Amino acid sequence: MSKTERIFLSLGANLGDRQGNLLQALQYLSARALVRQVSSFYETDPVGYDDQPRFLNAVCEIETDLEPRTLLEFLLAIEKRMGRLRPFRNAPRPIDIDLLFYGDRVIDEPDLNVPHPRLQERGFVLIPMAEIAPDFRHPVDGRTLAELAASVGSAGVDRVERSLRFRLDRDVQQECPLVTTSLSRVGVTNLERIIRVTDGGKPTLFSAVIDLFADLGPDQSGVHMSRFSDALEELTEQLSLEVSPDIESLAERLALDVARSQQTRYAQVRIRARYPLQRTTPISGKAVEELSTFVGIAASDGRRVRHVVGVEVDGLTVCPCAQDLMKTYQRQLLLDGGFTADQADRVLDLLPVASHNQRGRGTLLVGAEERIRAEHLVSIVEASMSSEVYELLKRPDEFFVVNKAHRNPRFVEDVVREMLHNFCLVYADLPEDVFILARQENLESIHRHNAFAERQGSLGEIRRELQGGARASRHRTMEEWLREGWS
Ligand code: PH2
Ligand code: MG
Ligand code: MG
Repeated sequence: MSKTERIFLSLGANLGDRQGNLLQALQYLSARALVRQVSSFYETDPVGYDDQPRFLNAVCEIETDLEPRTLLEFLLAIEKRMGRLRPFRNAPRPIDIDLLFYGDRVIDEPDLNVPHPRLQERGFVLIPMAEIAPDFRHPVDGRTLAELAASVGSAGVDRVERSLRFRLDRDVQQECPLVTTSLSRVGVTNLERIIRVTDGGKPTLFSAVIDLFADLGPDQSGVHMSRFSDALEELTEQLSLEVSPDIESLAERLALDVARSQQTRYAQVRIRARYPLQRTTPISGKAVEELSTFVGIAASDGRRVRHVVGVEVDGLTVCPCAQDLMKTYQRQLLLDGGFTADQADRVLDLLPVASHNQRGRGTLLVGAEERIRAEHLVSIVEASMSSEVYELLKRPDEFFVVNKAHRNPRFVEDVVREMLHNFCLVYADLPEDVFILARQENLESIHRHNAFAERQGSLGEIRRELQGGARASRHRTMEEWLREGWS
């Protein structure tokens, strides 16, 4: 098959679950062909042999490497697989699949006639085909499908919505629950989607994981899952087309959508996406691309919306405590070796000392009206650990990382405080009510458990503490920040 040959099939069913049969046939076709387009489904009066049930018909366009004869055999095999018997000509059937066109080839062989010989008279073929390929020209007749369809008209060919035949006379989710408490967040988590983000330049695709939530009143048993899935479906379609300037704008748009579609007082959306960033290794100066995780969180009441933007970045931490133990031990070794106490101290000041070290994950989230760029936050997190890490390291780079880390030993608490300090330094111009969350989790190399530290709070609270003020009486939380401004 040449790629330019357009192949069209007609599908018809008038026995059993007709819609189910057309869909089943399309599924079987997809096992060996690419189904490019499928027309609407049409309910049609039987043509030729009247005394039988109405048909459901459709036309599809496929791409396949099967030649016409083999394709025909494949179609017959599907019909057989689906239980078609041929008791007599034009007998009612669960499925009939006919080859209409194979590009502009004209084939006249026993059992194989292409284009399909009777299609010019058949509204149940022409109407659906004109829907998906109006400009396709009949290779013998010379007219387009739009012209052919117009010439037969659409009498007895009725477009039908695909539907599931059951009555929805009750929406369980709208009934009153047995236990009447309200719920803070209900929704879906771990939805994987490809998103498009542009950074001024051309849009880039990212793989993202999305959580969507709405709150629930005491008198409502569940979220409107159907509306939720409508919103999701729309979202899926739009996400692949829509380009967002950044992950937080996307989170905001989705939060507004969810709040509106759920008619809820509070909707929340969280997006995590892996972003490639260009970097250079510290000594060898090699350009490398590295992935960090960008986070966008937004909340909305359907009118207003607020967001938090941030990053999760891995780095290296060296344990100060173990380093101190090693130092004490090494000092004793030096003294035993005949060095004076003064000399031993000078040596230990000069040389980096061993310790245990591990990869740690730093998280920095910021809620601000001002635009904060996630890529800048990456540098703040990295600068707060003992050393940043790189995907690829030449030997001098490796030395640099290990040496830097051992000269900056840090506990998880230190890392969080460094992040807060660095943030305040870099964003001295931001207002007091900006929200920050700094978190560090280390995969301790000498334990099986992780070490963890976190601070949430307003920039004002944190600044005052940094300036030696009293302990903040309370720490503002991210939920508070997100809900602020409307509740
Ligand atoms: N197929 C036929 C004969 N008549 N009529 C309708 N409406 N739809 C069909 O698919 C159909 C038909 C022979 O295959
Ligand atoms: Mg037929
Ligand atoms: Mg047939």
